[in-house]
Amino acid sequence: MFQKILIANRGEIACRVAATARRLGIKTVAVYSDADAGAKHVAVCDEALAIGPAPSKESYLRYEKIIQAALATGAQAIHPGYGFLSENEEFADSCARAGLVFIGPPASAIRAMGSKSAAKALMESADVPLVPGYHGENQDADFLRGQADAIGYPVLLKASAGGGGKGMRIVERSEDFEAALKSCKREAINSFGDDRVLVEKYLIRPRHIEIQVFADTHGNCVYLYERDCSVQRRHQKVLEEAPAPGMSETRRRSMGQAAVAAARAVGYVGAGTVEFIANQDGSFYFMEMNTRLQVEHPVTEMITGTDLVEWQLRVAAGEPLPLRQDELSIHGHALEARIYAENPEKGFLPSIGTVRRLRTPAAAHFEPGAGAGAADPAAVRIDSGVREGDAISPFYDPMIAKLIVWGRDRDEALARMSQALAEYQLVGLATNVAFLKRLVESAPYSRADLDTGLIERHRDALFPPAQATALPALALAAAALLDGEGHPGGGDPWAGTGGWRMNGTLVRRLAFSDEAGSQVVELGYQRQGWSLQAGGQRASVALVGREDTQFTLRLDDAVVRGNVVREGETVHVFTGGRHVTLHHGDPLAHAGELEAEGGRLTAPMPGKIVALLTEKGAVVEKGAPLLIMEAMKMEHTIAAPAGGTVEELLYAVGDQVSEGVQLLAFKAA
Ligand code: MV4
Repeated sequence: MFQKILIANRGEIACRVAATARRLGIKTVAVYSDADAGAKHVAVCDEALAIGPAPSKESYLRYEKIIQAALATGAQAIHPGYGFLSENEEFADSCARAGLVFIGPPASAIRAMGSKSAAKALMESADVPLVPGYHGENQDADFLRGQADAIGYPVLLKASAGGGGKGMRIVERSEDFEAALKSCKREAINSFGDDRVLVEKYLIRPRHIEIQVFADTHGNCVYLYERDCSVQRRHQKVLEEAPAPGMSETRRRSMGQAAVAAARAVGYVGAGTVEFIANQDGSFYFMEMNTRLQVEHPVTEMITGTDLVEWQLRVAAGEPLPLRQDELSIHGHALEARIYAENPEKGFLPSIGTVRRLRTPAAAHFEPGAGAGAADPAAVRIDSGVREGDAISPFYDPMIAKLIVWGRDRDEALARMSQALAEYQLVGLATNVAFLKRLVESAPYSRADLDTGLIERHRDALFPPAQATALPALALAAAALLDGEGHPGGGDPWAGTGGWRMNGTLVRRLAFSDEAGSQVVELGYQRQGWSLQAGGQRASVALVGREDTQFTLRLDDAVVRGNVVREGETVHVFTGGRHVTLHHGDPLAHAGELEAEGGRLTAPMPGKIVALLTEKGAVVEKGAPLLIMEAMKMEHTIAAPAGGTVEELLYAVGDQVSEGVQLLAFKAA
């Protein structure tokens, strides 16, 4: 086994790899960019070396620097994590040339799976099921249309060099084929510099089911069952689970064996994932193979009682796989939710900033769980590279944490996930925690009615209109504001005198605004506390206790508990599993401010202009898309804040813009 490894990554996966290395007594070397000098992954490794400026192209992707760092520190092997250099065959080759072990598959296997159409041809010869279609070299338009006619509509055109959903066209009828082919080829040449396409039968409401495989250098190859990753948003996974709901033992075995056949066909070694697209009837077809450890590997670890990073290290060190196929089994059910710094209400726009407060549900540090028949694994696991006080920068993926739960069955896991999300407290940036909670509690997800269109189809239920803040949260916010005032003499603030009198009674009036509008809370001093009035409701309220940010109130006969965190004029209330954000102050002054902000056409974050959808002098309606920016790997449409005229376009396609700059001159009508 290695004595020292270098981890060529950052964030949660670097921390995850370091945790296993530490458990096995292996020393770790971190590498970091200028933006990450104070990052958690640097803190959890034994040594760390700087490798360049913040942009990944100048740091985490600079493999000669990383190899130098490994040689300089005496590391024997490099773990690439996922993303960055994990599926870069040149990097794998360079490691070998430098006498370092690349903890991953052979470069030849990365190459074989890199091209979609070549991989499909290889899989066909290995008897791995493929979606009915044509993936050959003949690109003649009439020939391809003939293929589509033979397959039967609808068909899907895909760029051979594509991935992640780019360059795909659904064709419903033979008459539409030619136009769709042209448009698909145009996008393919622009995006990938290669206009070859393949034609496939288009599957309706498919599921994304992937198989974890593992191979060693002694000819052993096993599958560690499936993960269902159907719940995605624009080809980004949101929720993952293992095992896949509704999977029969027979189908599980045939998918597992197909995945092992796929791995064997490319001489695979190490951790890999074979992705299948599955019909609702259970038939499944090979999509692609990911030649790395995946983000969602923890759900597999939870149900199999394995530590897949330990397996990677053992295999890379030349040891045989720790378990044979007949020694593996499934124990319980695991779910993973990806917690992101993003704003679901604003089209999932990534949110940049500092995590001012972070409270997580009680979770075990990562320990590989025990297998079937032994003790249950931890109920909640959190893999994260972000701590309170850390910044989410525009340079890297905005994932804050992976929340992984285990239950004896899916329902138990679901209940735990819902509870764990309710206990998350994050302040400082927008997050998807509330969205995830609505998603896991939604009817289709609860009954495992899964397919890749779930989020889109249930958009209305997943994005309910903003509701006025309920009385308990208002009472907590009011309590915290009054309690925080500090009263001369240090007595009970609730008995304080900082108010005014109306008809002889002491009255305090607090103005709040939330997404639904503004609310005024009136507190009237009573002998035994206060009477609270807001939104036409009235209740008596008394402070029962306070511990740091946690307040306990009596609201009429009920006990209400919650955490209140102030961030300037913003008051965050965490109660009843919800996070309510209130602005405190003059509601009218605030409304003016928000309007002014919406009227400026500025870059919400640093990024690149990818499309201009308007021109100088154009008269547009409110909401008309004006330009598209790409930032943090996502596209953001900038829309007209009101009806008006585009007076000047200030940037061209391809321009890099920094946060806050004005993008165009616009005059509201
Ligand atoms: C498909 C498909 C339906 N029919 N192929 C999207 C990304 C790429 N890896 C494959 N994708 C799809 N291929 C056929 N023949 C539907 C999708 C698809 C999808 C697949 C997996 C996970 C999420 C998806 C979301 C939309 C579409």
